[in-house]
Amino acid sequence: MANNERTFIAIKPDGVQRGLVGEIIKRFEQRGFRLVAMKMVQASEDLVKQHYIDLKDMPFYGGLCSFIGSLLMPLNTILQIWEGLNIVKNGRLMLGETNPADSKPGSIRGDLCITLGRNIIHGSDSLDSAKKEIGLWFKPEEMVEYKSCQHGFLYE
Ligand code: DAT
Ligand code: MG
Repeated sequence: MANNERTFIAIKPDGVQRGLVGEIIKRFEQRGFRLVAMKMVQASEDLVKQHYIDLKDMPFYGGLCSFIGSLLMPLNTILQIWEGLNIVKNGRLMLGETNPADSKPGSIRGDLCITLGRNIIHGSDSLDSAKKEIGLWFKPEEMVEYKSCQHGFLYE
């Protein structure tokens, strides 16, 4: 099994405004995942629309894209790439369910937010979407190469 699997995590404007950036990063760090890249952006609506293109026919698509795409007011999103064993699946488990109301305590959404439209975080839902989303939001030179000194104590 590959422990260099990567996923795309975004702390949405509601998570940033609510001061939850540190708490969310802490959970991925403490689990043992490796931070590969991170930046703060005012996401353009075009990119957000592309990111959520699979949802384009849903009634909430416009509202979702205009909130994250900073149309209502200038808002920031924190974009990250995390790496580790089964991180796509494990990342989704750490996030909880799409609707915070259905998310178990202990998960990010189950602990830190209340409503569907303000669920504070995005995480890729498959290896395929992780690859697409990383390519959409990051340039290759933004991924810094380094070896984590924890590696041998996380993996046999
Ligand atoms: P997830 O973010 O868990 O991958 P998704 O990809 O189905 O969920 O939807 C993307 C985001 O859209 C989700 O995080 C919050 C918003 N959303 C989803 N379903 C919604 C709904 N029924 N009403 C309002 N917003 C919704
Ligand atoms: Mg999704």
